[in-house]
Amino acid sequence: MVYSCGLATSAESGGQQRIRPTALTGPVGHQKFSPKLYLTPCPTAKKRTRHPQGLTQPLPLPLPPAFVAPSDQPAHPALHAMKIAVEGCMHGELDKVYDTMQRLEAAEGIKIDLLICCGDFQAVRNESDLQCVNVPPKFRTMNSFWKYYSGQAVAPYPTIFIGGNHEAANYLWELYYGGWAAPNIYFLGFAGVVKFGNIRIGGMSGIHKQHDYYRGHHERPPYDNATIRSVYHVRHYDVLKLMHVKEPLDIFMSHDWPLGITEYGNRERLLREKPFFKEEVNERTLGGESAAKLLNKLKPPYWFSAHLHCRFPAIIQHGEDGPTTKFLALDKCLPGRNFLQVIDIPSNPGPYEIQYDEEWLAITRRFNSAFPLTRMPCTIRNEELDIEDDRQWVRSKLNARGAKTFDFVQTAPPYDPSRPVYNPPIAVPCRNPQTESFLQFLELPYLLDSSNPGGADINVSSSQAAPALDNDDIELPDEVEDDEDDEE
Ligand SMILES: [Mn+2]
Repeated sequence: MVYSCGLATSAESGGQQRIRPTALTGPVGHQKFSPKLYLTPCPTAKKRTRHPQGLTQPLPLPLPPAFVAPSDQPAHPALHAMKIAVEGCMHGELDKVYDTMQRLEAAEGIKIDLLICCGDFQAVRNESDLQCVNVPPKFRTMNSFWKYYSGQAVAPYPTIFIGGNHEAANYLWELYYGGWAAPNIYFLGFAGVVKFGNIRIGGMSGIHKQHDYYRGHHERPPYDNATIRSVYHVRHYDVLKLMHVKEPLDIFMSHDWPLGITEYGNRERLLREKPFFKEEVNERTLGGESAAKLLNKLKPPYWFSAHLHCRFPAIIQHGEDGPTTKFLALDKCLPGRNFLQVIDIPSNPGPYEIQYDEEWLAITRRFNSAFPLTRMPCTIRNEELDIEDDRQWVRSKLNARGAKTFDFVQTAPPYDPSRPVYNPPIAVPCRNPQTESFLQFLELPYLLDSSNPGGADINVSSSQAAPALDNDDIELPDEVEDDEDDEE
């Protein structure tokens, strides 16, 4: 399939290519998606000039000229379009992001169907959770997730998020396989794929650090200074599960950018905005290796990331006649920053619901016995596993029960602003009933509080030599920068 990114040239913009809300161009060859993009400044943004409607201000989108379609392309035939808002890092600012979306809807006369967030969500329920977030103590603030967790507020849009490097790690671990973090707010899991209507969304939580890549998920609350940082490092096991996804994904999310992605967009512009990326960009070390591997394998039409707190679009052509991925990194929610973008994806008409994905459940079932849960480096051979039997099994289970996700359950007391706790109890492992129901459904054992060295009935070898530790074993500066950046 050949995808082409449609981009209309605005006559008023002096020949400069700009995306307009109406910049919908049609297919070149077979095209499933017609991108329609909105750019939104934060509602509190002061600096940016606004057009009469108030909210959307087109910005230049630097794309390689080869991917700019002629502006006289016929519009895609009228299909129902699902509108998905994509957000960079949330940092617990749910109130602000939802408010921006509602203002955008009013200004544009549109209805947004879904919010997806690329990590640093900070699903902090109470003071104990806050102790599990890797941020300097002075930046440990409750923000607004707890309102949605407690029921004081209700998420006005279905929301799907992945984890980043600033998370209530204890809470996300309860929901390792994915689940409702709050009503209408779904965590995709450490790795996961779900369906929303007929749109298939995949994602991977965390950031890549080579020195932890082959370890098991050994971190359990309460965390020490080491595990509070390593808990969000991407593991080979989860990447391998995602590498087994064969059916096309529509959207994929990773918190860190795929390594080398800067070569597919406007590097100069990026470096003008973030000059301190120069060395990493030139040495091709900016971004995560796991995300790059997955991008090469999964080749989704859309890939979204966050983490580096700036907007960066890119287009990746996979081989000469291969499909194209439109990549977009977004900022965090601050005034005047590009933290939100709305895309249109032709789809079945709603109402939509987040549902389990058959292929992903089969992969989960196939891999669960090999779930590495110790610090021991564990190499699972890269060879492809046949999941067809699991697929059949899952299909019959889904046919019998339906693909509806298990319901949200509160597992910790929500923060109470009228009675703040100054010495919160230390977070301890908790079995989330959603995870228990999910595992019972798949007839799998609960392993999240155990130390499974790796099962024997799958191609696992924990006796293989671990990759030697290298310079990467020293914490790299990007986390420090990221922490510093959070001071804003
Ligand atoms: Mn981050």
